[in-house]
Parts: sequence; C-alpha cells; structure tokens
Amino acid sequence: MRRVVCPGSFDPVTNGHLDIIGRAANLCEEVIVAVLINIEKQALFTIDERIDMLREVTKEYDNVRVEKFHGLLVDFCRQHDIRVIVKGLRAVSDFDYELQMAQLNYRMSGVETLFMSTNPEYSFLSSSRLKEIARYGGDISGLVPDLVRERLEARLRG
Ligand code: COD
Repeated sequence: MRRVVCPGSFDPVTNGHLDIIGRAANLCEEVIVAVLINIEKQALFTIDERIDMLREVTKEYDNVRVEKFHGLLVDFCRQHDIRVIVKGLRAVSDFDYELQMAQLNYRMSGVETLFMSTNPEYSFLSSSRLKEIARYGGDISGLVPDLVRERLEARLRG
C-alpha cells in the first residue's frame, strides 16, 4: 500500500496508538497520522500540543508524518490521495461503532478501512482511561512514552 491514514484525537497519544502507527509504518510506504480538530469536545491538550507529542514519538519512522484535519475524514483522504484508513480494534465494544464508521466512509467515498487487532498488552488502553488514572495519581508508566507521561503529569498538576 502506498499511503494510508491513521486518524484519531490523540489526546494524548498512547502506546496503543503507537503500536498501530508503527505496524502500519512497517507495512506501507507512507503513513499520515491525522489529528482531528474537534471544537465540540473539550481536550486536555491543544491540537498543536498533541501534534508536537506525536511528531516527537514517531520521529524514528521516516515514512510517518503528522497532520491536523477538521470536518470529514474522507475529505482529508481525498485531499491527500489516500485510499485506505488504518484503525486499531481493541474489543467487541469497539466493533459496532467502527463498523458503522467504516461503512459510512466507504459509502461516501470508496475509501477502505483496514482494522489491525490491538496488541494484547494495550487492549484495555484508551486516552480517556489513561487521563483518569493519571488524574488520580495512578502509575501510567509503560502505557505512554516517557515524554507524554511527563507532559500529562505536568498538565494535571496545573
Ligand atoms: N490499541 C489499538 N488501537 C487503538 C488503541 C489501543 N489501545 N487506542 C486507540 N486505538 C486506535 C483506534 O483505531 C482508534 O480509532 C484510533 O486509535 C484513535 O483513537 P482516539 O481515541 O485517539 O480517537 P477517536 O476515536 O476519538 O477518533 C475518532 C476519529 C477522529 C477517527 C473520528 O471521529 C473521525 O473520523 N472524525 C471525523 C469526522 C468524520 O469523518 N466522521 C465520520 C462520519 S461517518
């Protein structure tokens, strides 16, 4: 595959996200990580902070670049000549939502969605659970890169 997109909110990026991005980078010529600008959802990190962390933690991959987008993902795909969306599937609970999204995206544009099974080490991990653990002082080492852990802890300390 030539060029694929890994989309998400990445608020912040976790080792679960990174596992999918890294595996996609090993399979495809180019991976664009697309970070959603969502004005309706209150994020902990600004879009530029999220992009900065993603760029730092993916810098070992020459074929990964990080961009932002708003609106429909399929429009971003059209603008960047992308025919494949790559997503991670954690559990059955992800399936209904992801299946509908994949079918709608295909219906709107013909862009395919390929699912990668999550690494069992991270199958329980989401950005929102991570923030909750960190907010209450739980140990998040091993769940995010050190740089993200430091920035998350600093942000929550205020
Ligand atoms: N293991 C494996 N994969 C994981 C893990 C994990 N532990 N955690 C997350 N992932 C993967 C999943 O594939 C997930 O989809 C992706 O990472 C991003 O996760 P988040 O939580 O950062 O991002 P979401 O779920 O908030 O992102 C949703 C999108 C931005 C992809 C979606 O809302 C979107 O495409 N929005 C644009 C508007 C649009 O086009 N809507 C569609 C209309 S049908």
